[in-house]
Amino acid sequence: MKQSTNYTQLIKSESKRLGFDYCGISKAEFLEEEAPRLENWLNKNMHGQMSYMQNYFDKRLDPRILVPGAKSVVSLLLNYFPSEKQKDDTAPKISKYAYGTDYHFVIKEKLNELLHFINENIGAVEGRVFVDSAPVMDKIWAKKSGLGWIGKNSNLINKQNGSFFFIAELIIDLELDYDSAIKDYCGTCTKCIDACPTDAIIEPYVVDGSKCISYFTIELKEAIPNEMKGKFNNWMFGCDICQDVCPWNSFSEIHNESLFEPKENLLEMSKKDWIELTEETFKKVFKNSAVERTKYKGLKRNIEFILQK
Ligand code: B12
Ligand code: SF4
Ligand code: SF4
Repeated sequence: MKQSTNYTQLIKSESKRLGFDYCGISKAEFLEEEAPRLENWLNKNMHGQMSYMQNYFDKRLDPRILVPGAKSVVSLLLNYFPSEKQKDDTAPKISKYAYGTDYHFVIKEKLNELLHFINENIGAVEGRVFVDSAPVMDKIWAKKSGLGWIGKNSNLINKQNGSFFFIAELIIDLELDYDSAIKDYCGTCTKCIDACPTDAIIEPYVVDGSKCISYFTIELKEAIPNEMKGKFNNWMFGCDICQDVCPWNSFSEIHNESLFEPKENLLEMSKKDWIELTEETFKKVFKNSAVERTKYKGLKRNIEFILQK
């Protein structure tokens, strides 16, 4: 067996042991196809006020600039599909990805363990771990590594288990065996485009970030524009609509990560509980949660916005 094949198998089996659901590997190279698409997205201001998306354009498109000497991008998926949803149908809604402990903490720890494993069992490698926050195009690498295709809602969809996955990477200077992309299985479906209440999916595969409920409720620091009134379908933190309607998500399976279990009595909270939410309860319910990003003030703003007629 080739040495790179042996190393690839070791890394993939260790990733499973650490709890990752899928692992695929790509050669670290310039993302030629994505460069004009990203440029166009930025030029049309589809990032809105997410100014961090304008930074590090070259690094975002080439992992060898981000991590000098990089040879491989190891992409990893971690399922977050929960077993239960919020009990009160009329309560303001929170995205499934934010029910439990902030995924950045959970995944960083697993990634560091994987890097440590490589250094101990394969040899000294230079590399860095990434999840979401760095200038890396997570979905594109996962797609190149054969873990799924990019759907018309712009999310990565895994053929076996749908799209309720986080994506992370290890970028290392070790040569490995590379996987190849799979085909697009969206076909003639347009369910996500038809269901988006703010028309943020402006054409198949292109999401105008500045029109997405997730942007308004999580990223936007100022007041939510008036023209969005009545369009949020009760979402107070993020939005799952274009994934909930996707037929491929009928194959979602419940996650295995205990840290993703819902905080406190989050799912039991009624509409009234949310309207009366105090800073003290916010701190208790959302300790170490991704919802901390909006702070108490931001979540209150969102709740008040969706209650307006
Ligand atoms: C910025 C950002 C957002 C913004 C903008 C969304 C967006 N689509 O870019 C906002 C705040 C709106 C957002 C929302 C959400 N996000 Co977000 N977000 C990111 C972030 C940080 C960067 C994404 C990015 O690079 N955007 C830039 C644009 C240019 O890229 P793109 O939308 O993928 O566009 C590509 C396509 O349009 C394609 N394209 C263009 N034209 C054409 C034509 C054809 C024919 C084809 C095939 C393709 C194509 O090319 C573009 C460039 O590659 C990533 C983390 C990361 N570092 O990658 C997470 C990430 C994409 N988000 C994630 C999640 C979970 C969400 C939400 C589901 C959260 C929620 N429930 O509220 C929503 C989903 C909204 C949606 N439908 O996209 C996950 C996605 C996991 C998955 N399975 O795909 C990521 C990967 C975070 C992570 N590490 O897990 N997000
Ligand atoms: S997350 Fe919601 S608002 Fe954003 S594109 Fe999907 S359906 Fe539209
Ligand atoms: S809802 Fe349909 S078009 Fe949208 S991502 Fe899923 S399969 Fe593709």
